[in-house]
Amino acid sequence: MSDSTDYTPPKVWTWNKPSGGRFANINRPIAGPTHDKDLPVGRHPLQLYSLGTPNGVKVTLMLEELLALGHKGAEYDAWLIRIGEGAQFGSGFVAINPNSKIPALVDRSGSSPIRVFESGAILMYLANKFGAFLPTEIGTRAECLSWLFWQMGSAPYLGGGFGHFYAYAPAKIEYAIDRFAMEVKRQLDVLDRRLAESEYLAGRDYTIADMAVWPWYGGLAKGWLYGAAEFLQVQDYKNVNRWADLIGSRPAAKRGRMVNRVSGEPSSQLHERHDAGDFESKTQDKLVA
Ligand SMILES: N[C@@H](CCC(=O)N[C@@H](CS)C(=O)NCC(=O)O)C(=O)O
Repeated sequence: MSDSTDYTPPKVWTWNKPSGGRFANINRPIAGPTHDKDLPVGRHPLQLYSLGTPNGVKVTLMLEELLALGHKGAEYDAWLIRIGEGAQFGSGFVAINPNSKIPALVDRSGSSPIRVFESGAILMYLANKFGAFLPTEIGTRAECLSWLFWQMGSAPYLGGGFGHFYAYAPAKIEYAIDRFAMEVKRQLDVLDRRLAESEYLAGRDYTIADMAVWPWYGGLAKGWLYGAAEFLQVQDYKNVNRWADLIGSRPAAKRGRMVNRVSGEPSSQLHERHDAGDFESKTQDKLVA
């Protein structure tokens, strides 16, 4: 690979060399399955196939909140999809998400299974199904959906842009890190100004907009992402920090963060969740012991 200053793109791009970087082994320029593999199915109405990354956590935050509200139909099996090992390219997974990315959900409560992919679509599906965490008043609903879609459009600059070049790329390229650090700090400021005037993103209530934004920008503010807290001076975004702590203290958020998590303290990792009791008995510290 040439370095960042001496590369002239050829007329036609070809896939003839590994790109380097942390995810080089799973990146491909083609879609579709690489191998045959059926997905497991558990006993609950909702089957989640995911990993405890910020995109995956959005959905488990929602499911745990729904269960805390007493929605029995939100009982779920959470199966672990190890994206570093290419599990998102198995035929069963591709059948429920042709985009080969976690999270993906199958609702098996009706006469035929319904697949839902894209975390924002999953949050909206669950909010509509259970009538919860999506305001019904037209103005507040518009505010909620605006922040939900803001997250969908903004987080790729944080993850695929800043996070990739700051933490994962094979070389530290000043131009790329500068460009995305600038954008991420601007995004943090957007959130900080909104959260100066409103308790939650859509207003007075906790909604799917907060559930989508918190794992990314709350995580960044709390220093959980990319080891970049000092570099981005995240403590300066006081309102984002206030909101991140508020959500982080919710029991359902604490549980949601543990599901399908494969790093951090063993007691915080619940690789798969098939029962509410698993949070007590199936975390990695208990399984290894
Ligand atoms: N826009 C998608 C993004 C999902 C996404 O990027 N998932 C990542 C993990 S956080 C993934 O599965 N990556 C595997 C791959 O790219 O092969 C969503 O919100 O659901």
